[in-house]
Amino acid sequence: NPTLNPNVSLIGVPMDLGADRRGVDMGPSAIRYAGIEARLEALGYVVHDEGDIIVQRPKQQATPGTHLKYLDEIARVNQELCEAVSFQMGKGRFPLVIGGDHSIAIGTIAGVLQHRPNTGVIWFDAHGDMNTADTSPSGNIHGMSLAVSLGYGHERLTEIGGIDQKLMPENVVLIGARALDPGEKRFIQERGIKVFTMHEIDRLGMARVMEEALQIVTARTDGVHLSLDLDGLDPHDCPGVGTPVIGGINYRESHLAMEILAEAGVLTSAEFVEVNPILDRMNQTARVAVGLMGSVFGEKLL
Ligand code: HAR
Ligand code: MN
Ligand code: MN
Ligand code: MN
Repeated sequence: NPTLNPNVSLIGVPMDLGADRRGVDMGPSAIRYAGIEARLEALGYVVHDEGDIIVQRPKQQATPGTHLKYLDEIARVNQELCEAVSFQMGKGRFPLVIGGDHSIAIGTIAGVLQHRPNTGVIWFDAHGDMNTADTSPSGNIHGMSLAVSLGYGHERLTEIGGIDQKLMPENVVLIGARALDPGEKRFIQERGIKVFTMHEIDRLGMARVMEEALQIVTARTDGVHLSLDLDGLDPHDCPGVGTPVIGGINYRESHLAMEILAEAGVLTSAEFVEVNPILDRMNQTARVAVGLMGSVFGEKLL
């Protein structure tokens, strides 16, 4: 029996512009081939595949006057994604967004906030994704999406869903961080954002980390969103990601995290991002992603 909202709207976003065109645009296909729909239907969910949001391929990577690559198209796609997520939630459905690079969290979260303005977020990632154009070493917008969702960054991005409709820093938790840029460390410290780096995961264990994370994201909120970047896992288990970082969350720890999240029964939306089939082995990373979706939607080992 479904432990979460039984009506799931699957939305694909074949975006790789936020990662500087590295092949994550094939992620939604890879995840569909790995059997997401059958996996959730076996658990009793009704999956409505809403198809993909169309992403154009601009000739120009530079956006004049900014340090933000492909800003125009990324802003346009995220606006459309915001509307799609909001529309599906308006129908009472659980939005499950599959990427695509992590810049799509901007649109997903903006759409979620239209219906649940005090949403809490669990952000699984090797990275912080809290750069702005000023601190970004790359100009890649997938390294900026959490900052934007908190209200910081280029106006073309923060205005999506409304500048006054943003996440509160005390309702956000990062899990798995191990590659934070200097500007991101300052951003985290200045705003008091709770981060469970790999150090805390090693020390406390994933079960305790998840229990503490759940307390934070449920205390003052009206919903919980999971934003899971597959590069949060160790590259040994997930080789098919654009920016792998060694020393990550292992396969079982990641499932345990999803299982604890499922038991809590609090999840109201989710996205799985950064699957890169070009760098993968036999679609392994997409298959791991679908397994994690199974666990977070309530699949049991026994
Ligand atoms: N922090 C680096 C930057 O801003 C790398 C960010 C990247 N990669 C991701 N996001 N996959 O989680 O460019
Ligand atoms: Mn990310
Ligand atoms: Mn990442
Ligand atoms: Mn599983």
